[in-house]
Amino acid sequence: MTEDSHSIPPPGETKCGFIALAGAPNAGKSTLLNRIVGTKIAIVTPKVQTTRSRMSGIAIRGAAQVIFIDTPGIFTAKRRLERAMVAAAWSGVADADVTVLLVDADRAAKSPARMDPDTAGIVEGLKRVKGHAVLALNKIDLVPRNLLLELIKVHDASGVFDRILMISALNGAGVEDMVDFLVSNLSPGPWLYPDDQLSDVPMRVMAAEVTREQAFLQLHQELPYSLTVETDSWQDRADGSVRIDQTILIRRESQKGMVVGKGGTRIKSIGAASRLALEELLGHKVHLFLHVKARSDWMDKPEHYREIGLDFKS
Ligand SMILES: Nc1nc2c(ncn2[C@@H]2O[C@H](COP(=O)(O)OP(=O)(O)OP(=O)(O)O)[C@@H](O)[C@H]2O)c(=O)[nH]1
Ligand SMILES: [Mg+2]
Repeated sequence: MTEDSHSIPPPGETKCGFIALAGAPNAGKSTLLNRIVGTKIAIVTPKVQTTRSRMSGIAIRGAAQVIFIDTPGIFTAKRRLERAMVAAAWSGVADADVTVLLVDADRAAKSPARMDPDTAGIVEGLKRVKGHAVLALNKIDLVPRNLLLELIKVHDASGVFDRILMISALNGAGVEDMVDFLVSNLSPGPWLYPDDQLSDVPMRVMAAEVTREQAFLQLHQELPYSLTVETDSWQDRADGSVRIDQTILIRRESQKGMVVGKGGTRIKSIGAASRLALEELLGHKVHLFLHVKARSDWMDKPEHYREIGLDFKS
């Protein structure tokens, strides 16, 4: 994915670095990535465990190219897919110069006297990695100031954070100040990506994510966690439009009815919303064909993990 060019500073004056966005599920990591980059790269839903693999978002501020890595939420994972997601998050942290630990301040404010168990676990993990860590209390648009001050005190006591910042990824409050702070601490170095590149997520994966976002939004209970989306084919047409065929894989034949809906209404509605989002992303007309297939073992297939950049461990 690319955008209009920036003027590239002369060699020797540039900065570059990797910054991981980590935190418990639903903390707002993907919302923050999209806001910083200024375009939608990662999908966002009100449900936990939306992000399943690492997604880079490349931002340029002055002479600095900053590669932000959105990661899956870190939680106590049980299933193979969940374990691979959490492992991907920690590898994002391990590879980064700085990790921004995002905390949902609204959730944390429910018991402000101590860190919530998910965050406390991540803080312990951060003590074992060599990069620096910064805490971002997110969703401050929902939290009264006196509670925020309490949260700052509790998190500061952990001793792992160089700085504690308060932001709203949703309305942008504090976000550019945070980016300024992160950029000011980056090391000099050459830019690693072309100046117009916004992400290194392949387009077919991003397109599958767009449909998965709609499936997450429009389906409920266990279904979002039982499905995945794969892009099967992508054909550019002479008239400038594109035909995209995708399959929504579910685990059981009995789930098909719920994904398709009465008279096909649900799948039509998922397809319509996804097509609109894809047209916005790609900037041209899209013909989207969605198929639904039951494949009980998709979560145990190494190829699926490879496609979305997860490590498959037996
Ligand atoms: N009010 C408010 N809501 C926010 C803010 N940031 C994110 N949200 C909401 O929080 C929910 C989760 O946001 P995501 O960006 O998907 O969170 P995430 O950390 O990427 O979640 P996972 O990928 O599941 O780990 C969405 O409904 C967002 O709109 C914020 O600053 N304020
Ligand atoms: Mg996410």
